Amino acid sequence: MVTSADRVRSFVALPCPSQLRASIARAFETWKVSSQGVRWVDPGNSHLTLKFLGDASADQLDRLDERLRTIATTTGPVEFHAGETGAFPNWKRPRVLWLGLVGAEPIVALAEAVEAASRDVGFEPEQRSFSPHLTLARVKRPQAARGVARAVRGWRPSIGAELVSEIVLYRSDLLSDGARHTPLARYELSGRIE
Ligand code: 2AM
Repeated sequence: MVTSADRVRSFVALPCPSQLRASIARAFETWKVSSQGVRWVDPGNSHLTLKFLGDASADQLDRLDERLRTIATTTGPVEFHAGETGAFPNWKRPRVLWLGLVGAEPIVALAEAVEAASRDVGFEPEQRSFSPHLTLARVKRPQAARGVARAVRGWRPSIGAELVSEIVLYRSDLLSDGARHTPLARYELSGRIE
């Protein structure tokens, strides 16, 4: 999967389903007219992070690969139903603008399984509690971003639930114009839908 001896910045995520991706892309077109002080996430790259792994060795990723296969064969496709927008740490001084989910319990359970598997193969445990979200934008200049934050707050995509039927192990490269995410492996969620 990763053959060099280098360590690879990586994470495990659910890719954003297609209708929601399109809805986010349309909203961006409106928001981008007045966007200042933020960096939008490329909708083509949009994902829900289940576990951020950090710098990983090829050996660690191989061991995790085996565990992710097991999780995927015992987990069914998960429902992705967009909810409201939010801000980390808060709307007053937002650093990250995101979209939350409705009825995310199966995704929370999946994230817990991925977290446990990652810990078992030697990755650092996550200190923060899991908060399922799709990052829409990262705020670079909070003062300048006030107008954007007002537009994003209260937006809700007008589409129903969609199923996501794979988890993806991504490599993440930090480039001068933002992060580039490249799938290293895909795992089909082929278990039964609960
Ligand atoms: P996000 O899910 O809120 O967008 C790759 O960097 C992905 O892993 C990003 O999507 C990012 O945030 C997520 N991530 C989670 N914890 C991270 C951390 N400590 N450092 C960098 N990225 C992290």
